[in-house]
Amino acid sequence: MRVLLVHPSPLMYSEVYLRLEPLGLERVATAIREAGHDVRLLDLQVFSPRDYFAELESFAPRAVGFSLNYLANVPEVLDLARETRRLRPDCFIFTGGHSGSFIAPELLEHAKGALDCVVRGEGELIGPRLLEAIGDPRLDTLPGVVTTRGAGPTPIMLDDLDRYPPARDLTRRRHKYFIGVLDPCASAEFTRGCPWDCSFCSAWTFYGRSYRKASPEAAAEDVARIREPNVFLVDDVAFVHPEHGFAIGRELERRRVRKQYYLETRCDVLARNPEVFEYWRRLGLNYMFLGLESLDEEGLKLHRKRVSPGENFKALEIARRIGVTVAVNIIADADWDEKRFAVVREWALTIPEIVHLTVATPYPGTEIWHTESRRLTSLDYRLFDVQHAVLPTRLPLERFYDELVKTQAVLSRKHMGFAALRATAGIAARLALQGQTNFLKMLWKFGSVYNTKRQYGDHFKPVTYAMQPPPAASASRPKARDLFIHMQASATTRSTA
Ligand code: B12
Ligand code: SF4
Repeated sequence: MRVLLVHPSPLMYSEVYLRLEPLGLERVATAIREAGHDVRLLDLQVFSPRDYFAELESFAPRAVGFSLNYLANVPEVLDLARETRRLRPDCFIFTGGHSGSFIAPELLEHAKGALDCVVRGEGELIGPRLLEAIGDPRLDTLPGVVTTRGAGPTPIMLDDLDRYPPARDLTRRRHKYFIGVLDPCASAEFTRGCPWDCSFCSAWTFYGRSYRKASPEAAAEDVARIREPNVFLVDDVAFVHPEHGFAIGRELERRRVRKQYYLETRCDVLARNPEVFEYWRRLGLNYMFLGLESLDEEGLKLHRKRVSPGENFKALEIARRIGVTVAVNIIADADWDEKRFAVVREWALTIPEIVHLTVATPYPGTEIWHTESRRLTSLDYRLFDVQHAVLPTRLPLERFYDELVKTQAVLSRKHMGFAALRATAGIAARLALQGQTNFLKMLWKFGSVYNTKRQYGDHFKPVTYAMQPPPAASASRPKARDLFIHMQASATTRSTA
């Protein structure tokens, strides 16, 4: 069967700093291809909607699957599904991915028949079974499959992460994938899931707070197959188990693989196990993202980060000592006033790290979706991208964006401004000579993407699909199990937090 898998277009953040390959979709593609299907993958972060419709015409797929990891992509995917249904009424159309998993009935309602089903949870195991069941009225008895008629049982978790290495050969124009100076950049996955339980995050609820590891051999083999000189590790928290990080590293050394790496981890993991990060520094780890989230104890408690400001700052010192360039994230609350923004600006200018600012956003699937007592000010999916305020702001909304953009501009100038540009001019020139211009373009894009008028104006766009608001806020925390998409297979996968 001809199957077309589609990743939607980038959100604000990716328009400037990065664009990365759709690794989840590539893994699903492998599973489907192994079942004997003819699979194509189209990434609308790189291609245009026109390219999509041209592909629909020329490839004439029997099934089209959209990836819905991001809530903000919902309207785009619904529009594409509806147009696809109009053009190819017999095509089997479905979605899968992170965000879609938490709002399946809502998606089907919006789609008005354009979606045959929504797949909840991981796609590798269910993808081939779903295609096999096309036309069977009992489709909705499959695990994780939701149709307008009913929903199958809880999705099944992949027992072995080694089984479906990503089909990177299916992503075209791969030179478009980059993150900062790592241009071009591929992605890889060593572990899946997160054992912590931060209140604003759905990474742990999606995977039932489980944590799985690829075998060191398979992880290294996958990296060895990558053609790009740079690799972004998609793991939520890298090297929770340091021995796993060491084992992968040794396998890479054995294969003489030399790359530059970018990874994300927690401050306490870095502070507890600096050795594994030091070792990876020698292997080529150059960039690290740390979710600091808040500068004070109170904020960290609110986010249930289970880490103290002291640990956070210790981690920054360790990273500096190791010699890794660090980007940190701070979550801005809608309640912030000018003074709070100013404190963050001043602090950010005193440290050498790159500082990113995102806006606190209650997402379906997170605990704060249920406990946040402030009413959402918008039901427009497109604004749920952590760059817009969807809760009532203390400042008038336009003033809030003024402060947000001003702060982001100060932070951005710090690492993308003239001084930084001078430092990276050599890199930019070398990449340009190699035909890699993503990094260079990024340096000039900030002003056109982040600006008060655009962000404020986004609140007044007509809304075709309105989100279903959260249930009335409850004072007590929902039971973790009630938030889970997958259930843990056994207690052995859970650890650490
Ligand atoms: C790596 C990552 C990124 C990367 C790469 C994204 C990319 N191009 O794929 C970068 C750094 C670019 C990124 C950016 C952002 N991210 Co991000 N990201 C992740 C992260 C940590 C892992 C995703 C991943 O690659 N996992 C590994 C692969 C193998 O799994 P997967 O993609 O989920 O795919 C599996 C299933 O979902 C499913 N599946 C997926 N697609 C499909 C399609 C079909 C048809 C089927 C059947 C199944 C299926 O099967 C796959 C295999 O099992 C997740 C958290 C998480 N653990 O999921 C957050 C996460 C998805 N990101 C999040 C956010 C908020 C963002 C940003 C908006 C942040 C920002 N600062 O602005 C941006 C927006 C990016 C954009 N779209 O333009 C939120 C999503 C919130 C939401 N509900 O919308 C998450 C959940 C993190 C969180 N803290 O809650 N992100
Ligand atoms: S540690 Fe990171 S991935 Fe895990 S729950 Fe907290 S924010 Fe999410």
